[in-house]
Amino acid sequence: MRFDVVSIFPEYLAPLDLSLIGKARTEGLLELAVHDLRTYTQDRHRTVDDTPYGGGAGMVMKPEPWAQALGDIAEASPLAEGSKPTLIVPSPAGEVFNQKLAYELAEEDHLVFACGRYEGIDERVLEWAQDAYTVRPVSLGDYVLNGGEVAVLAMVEAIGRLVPGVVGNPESLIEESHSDGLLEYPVYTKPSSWRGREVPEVLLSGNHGKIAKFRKELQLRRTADRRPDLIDALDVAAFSKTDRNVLWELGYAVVDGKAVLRPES
Ligand code: 6GU
Repeated sequence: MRFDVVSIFPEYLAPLDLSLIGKARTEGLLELAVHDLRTYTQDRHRTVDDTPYGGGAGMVMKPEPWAQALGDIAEASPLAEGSKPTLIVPSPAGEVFNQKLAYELAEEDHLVFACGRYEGIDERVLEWAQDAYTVRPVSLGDYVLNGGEVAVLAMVEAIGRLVPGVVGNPESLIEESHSDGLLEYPVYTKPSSWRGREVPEVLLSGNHGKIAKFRKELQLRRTADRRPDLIDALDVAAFSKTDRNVLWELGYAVVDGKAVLRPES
């Protein structure tokens, strides 16, 4: 998997040299290059922004440096002729990034990230780029960052760790938050008694069937409490009787394979 990141603050991406992603790069599992947008400018001041047509606050990123950078990167793409790299444009106006999208993007062989600053990139760049790229504006969620760099750190880590071999124990990818549409169950380690607080007894029992049932119940309770929107999205048709009973206790009925709040609850 190859990543290219274009930014006016390439130093912002330095954390990608560290930890799991840094190690995967050293091992050749991931290739990652960071490009300074200013090296693609032509003027003495290396200008990357200008005032918005139509007025309004802030500045807009000029199209030509972006075309130069994205043109070069597409030209150097390792992909076979006829297949396009994906261009991810971090933006609070994009589709929301989630684990499903991370899995989808982890299947790609070449991802390019265009980090905008200011009020964003001239819209014509996104149209123009469609000749050479599959263009996807992507948001981390409903809040505003100053630029795409922090979002790219998050996305590269979320996607990169799904590439086979990057995470040492692939089992840890199976039992984590969002992998089954639910939040992860709480975890505990030694000592079993700590400052007057006990680890739930079933976890010490060695009864793996009971433990699995206990954990699934906590996943459902925690998800209903913190993220009811995830309960709404569940495909409950395949749920066991036990899980349906937990949902019922939490105030949900199962209607047409969906969990719906019972009116009387
Ligand atoms: Cl991807 N970019 C920016 N600038 N702000 C955001 C975001 C992305 N996601 C949430 N807020």
